[in-house]
Amino acid sequence: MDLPVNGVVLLLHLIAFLLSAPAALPSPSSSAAVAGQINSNSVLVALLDSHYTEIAELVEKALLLQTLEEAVGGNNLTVFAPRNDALERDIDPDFKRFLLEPRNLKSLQTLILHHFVPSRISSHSFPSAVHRTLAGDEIRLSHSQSGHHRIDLAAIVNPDFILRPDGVIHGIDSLLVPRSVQEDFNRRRSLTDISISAVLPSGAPEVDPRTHRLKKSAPQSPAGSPPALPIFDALAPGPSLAPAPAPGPGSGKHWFDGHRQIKDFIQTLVLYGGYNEFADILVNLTSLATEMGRLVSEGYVLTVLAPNDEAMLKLTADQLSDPGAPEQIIYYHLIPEYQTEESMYNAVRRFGKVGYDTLRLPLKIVAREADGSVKFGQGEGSAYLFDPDIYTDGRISVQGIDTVLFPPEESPDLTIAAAAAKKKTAAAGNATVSKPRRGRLMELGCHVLRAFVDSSRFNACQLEQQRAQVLNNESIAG
Ligand SMILES: *[C@@H]1O[C@H](CO)[C@@H](O)[C@H](O)[C@H]1NC(C)=O
Ligand SMILES: *[C@@H]1O[C@H](CO)[C@@H](O)[C@H](O)[C@H]1NC(C)=O
Ligand SMILES: *[C@@H]1O[C@H](CO)[C@@H](O)[C@H](O)[C@H]1NC(C)=O
Ligand SMILES: CC(=O)N[C@H]1CO[C@H](CO)[C@@H](O)[C@@H]1O
Repeated sequence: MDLPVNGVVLLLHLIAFLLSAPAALPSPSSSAAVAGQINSNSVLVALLDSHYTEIAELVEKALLLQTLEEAVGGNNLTVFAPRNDALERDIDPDFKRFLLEPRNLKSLQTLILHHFVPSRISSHSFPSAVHRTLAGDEIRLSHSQSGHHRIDLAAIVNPDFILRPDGVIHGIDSLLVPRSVQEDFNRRRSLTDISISAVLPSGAPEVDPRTHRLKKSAPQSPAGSPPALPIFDALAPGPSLAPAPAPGPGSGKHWFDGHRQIKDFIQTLVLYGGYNEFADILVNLTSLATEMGRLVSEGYVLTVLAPNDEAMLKLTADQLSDPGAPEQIIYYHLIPEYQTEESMYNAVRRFGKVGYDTLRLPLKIVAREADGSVKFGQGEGSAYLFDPDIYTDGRISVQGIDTVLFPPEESPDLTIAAAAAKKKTAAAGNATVSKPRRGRLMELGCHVLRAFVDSSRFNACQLEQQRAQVLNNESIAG
C-alpha cells in the first residue's frame, strides 16, 4: 500500500539530489580526475594565479577545489570572475562576514559555484541566453545599451580575459548573488524584508582622485587580441599573464628579440655556475636555440628546467648516442608556459599533482609537492627544484633541477641501461665513470659556443675538452 509512496519519495529525493548537486557528480569521462592530476594549463590554475585574488581565495575557503577539478575534467568551464573590489569594497561587510562563517559554508559554496558554467561561453557566443551554473541555478547573458554584455546584473568588463583549452575567464564588475544565498543571509539576519541587498548599490560614477575626472572603465578588447600594453611595458609580468597569441605567418611584429633573450639566459646559466653542461648543449644545438629564440620573439613564453652539471654527468653515452637524443632530452625539459618557483609551488600545494606540458609533445612532466619544494617526475628518476628562479624575465624562466628527467615509459629501460653501464665502468675501474660522456658532450658543446658566447669561454671549453679526452683515453686503457 505505501510502496508507491516510497517510490515517489525516493524519486523526489533523486531529483532533488540531481538538481542540487550537479557539480558533485563525478563525470565518467573525467580525464583529469582519473589521472589524479590537473593540467597546469587548466583554466582553474589560471584563475588561482590570476589577479582575481579575492574570488580565488574564496574558492579555496569554500573547499571547492576538488569539485571544480572534477568539473573541469569533464567539461569546459566558463568563469565569471568578479574584480577584487566587488568582494572587498562593494560588498556589505555583514554579508561577507556571513559568508565566511563556517556554518554558512553551504551558502558560500553556492555563491561561488554560481560564477561557474560547465560549458565554454566565448565572447563571440555571447548572444542573450540563459545558462545553468554549477550551483544548479540559472544566469542570464544579455546585452546592454552601453555596449557591455551583462551577466545577470553584472557587466562583463573583461571578456575572454583568460583563454585556456579547458575554459575561459570573463572579468565582471560585481558579485553574482544567487537568490537562495540572499535569502539565507536575510534569514540569518532575521529580516523578512528581502529588499535589503547584499551588494551595495553601484552606479555612482567613480572619480579619479589624481585627475578629478571620471574614471573610464577598461576598454573592451576583442577576443584573442594581444595585450593592450606595448610589449616592453608588459615585461616582467607575473605568472598570471596569459601568453600573447602567436601572430600568423608573416604578420609577426618582431618588437622583441627572442634570440638575444636566449643568449642572455645561456650566459646567465654560465655565470651562475653549475649548469655548464646544459648551457653547452643548448649552445651546440643551434637549431634548438634558434627555435627557442623564434618562439620567444613571437610572444610565446618558456620555462626551462635545467639539470645541473652533476645530473648531466650521470647521463650515459647510451642515453645520448641515438641521433636526436640530446634534442629529445632538452625538449622534455622545456615547458611552454611561464612558471616561477612560486607559481609552481603554489599549484602543487593546492592540487597535489600538476601536469606540465613539454615541448616534447605529447609528453608531460608531473610535479608534486615534496619536502616544501617541487618534485618533478616519478620514482627513481624524479628531480627536485634545486636552484629556483635562476633566470626570470617574464618570458623565459630557468629553474635548476638535480636530475635529468625522462618520460615515465622510457625511464625503466634507461635506468636498466644506466645500471648496466654503471656496472661496466665499475668493473673497469671506477675513477672515470662519467668522463667519456663528458668528453662527448663537450665535443658537442664547444663547436658553436664561439658563435654564441665569447671566445675566452670557447678556449676554456677546448681545454676542458682535451682534459676530458685524456681521461677518456686513460679509462679505455685502464
Ligand atoms: C573545450 O573546448 C574546446 C574548444 O571548444 C574543445 O576543443 C575541447 O574539446 C573542450 N574540452 C572538453 C573537455 O569538452
Ligand atoms: C672505487 O672507488 C672506491 C672509493 O673511491 C675504492 O675504494 C675502490 O677500490 C674503487 N674500485 C675500483 C675497482 O677501483
Ligand atoms: C685519445 O685517443 C685518441 C684516439 O683513440 C687520440 O686521437 C687522441 O689524440 C688521444 N688524446 C689524448 C689527449 O691523448
Ligand atoms: C645537433 C647538432 O647540431 N649537433 C652538433 C654538435 O656539435 C657536433 C660537433 O661539432 C656536431 O657534429 C653535431 O652535429
